[in-house]
Amino acid sequence: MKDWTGNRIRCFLTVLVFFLIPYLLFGCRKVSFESSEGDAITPMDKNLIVVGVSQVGSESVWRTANTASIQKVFTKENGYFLIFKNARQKQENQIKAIRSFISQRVDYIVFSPITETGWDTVLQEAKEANIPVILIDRKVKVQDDSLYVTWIGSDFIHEGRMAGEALEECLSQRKNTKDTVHIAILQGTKGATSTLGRTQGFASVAETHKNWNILEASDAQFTTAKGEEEMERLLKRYKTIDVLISQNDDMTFGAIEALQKEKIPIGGEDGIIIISFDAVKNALKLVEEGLIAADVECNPNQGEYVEKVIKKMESGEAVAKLYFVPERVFTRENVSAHLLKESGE
Ligand code: GZL
Ligand code: ZN
Repeated sequence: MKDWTGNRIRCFLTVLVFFLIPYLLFGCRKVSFESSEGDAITPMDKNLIVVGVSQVGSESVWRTANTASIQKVFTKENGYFLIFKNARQKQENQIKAIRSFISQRVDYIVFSPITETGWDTVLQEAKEANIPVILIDRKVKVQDDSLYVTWIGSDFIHEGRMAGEALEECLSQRKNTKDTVHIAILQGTKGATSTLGRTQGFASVAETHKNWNILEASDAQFTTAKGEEEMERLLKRYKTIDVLISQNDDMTFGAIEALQKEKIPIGGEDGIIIISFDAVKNALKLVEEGLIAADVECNPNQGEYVEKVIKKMESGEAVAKLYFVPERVFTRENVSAHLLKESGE
């Protein structure tokens, strides 16, 4: 006769160890989370705060730095379990990621919305699941702004204004202030807050100068390849381009390729004036060399600010609806000291 008692005890112990104890430990919450790699993770210390992050993509050097600032902060050592998803520049991938965070019942959802519209439904689902949403970098246009707790990012309109003010400075330093200044603009992703804000901010300065002629604003999607392609097209279309306003450094790198191919002088006394955004390290070296006249910083280090907000919320403190990160403009006057300090760090 088989020893049923022994089997029964073994079976009871298995259920106890692998199901009952974890269930008691984690309450009703699922005892395993899908990791960023997509495989299920075994139960983990219930004290970790689970943060689901949906990132736009990896379209630019700035984006890579932004991602690094998040991954550096949300570590197990700091008390977090990070589920990070890269949407590869597709809104539907971000919506899918947010839905997976909801089904995994994470504690917080953090995301940079690739464009401003199309988020009401999925953010309503997060609200109904009682999961707070924190926006970084770019904004959403929603009917009900209680669908997100706060937004952390750059003052893009101010960035655009700073670019306009930098161009005023450049033109005033040039002896031969031309009667008409012909300006081309490389814009970032259509509908992105950074694109909208930089365009609006620069326009608010440009409209005070009757002799500034904006030839065209073309969509180069924040990438180097499109920046080069669009710059080639603009050079074919317009006989004279005195100024290029490029809404991120990646597009600027592409545009410089195109200009150098056509042997068009850049910077100096009478070369094309390039004003860029993001102020990533390789671009600041071009500021030092005089190829970029001014680079408006777009501070990517938002991870630490997100953590401050989560800590406040964890301790029941109220949080503001909006937090701006600090930013400067780099020109030949201040870039070398900054690069030296950065390399020293
Ligand atoms: C700015 C961010 C922009 C960067 C680009 O906060 O939205 O997206 O300027 C990035 O480099 O692609
Ligand atoms: Zn200002």
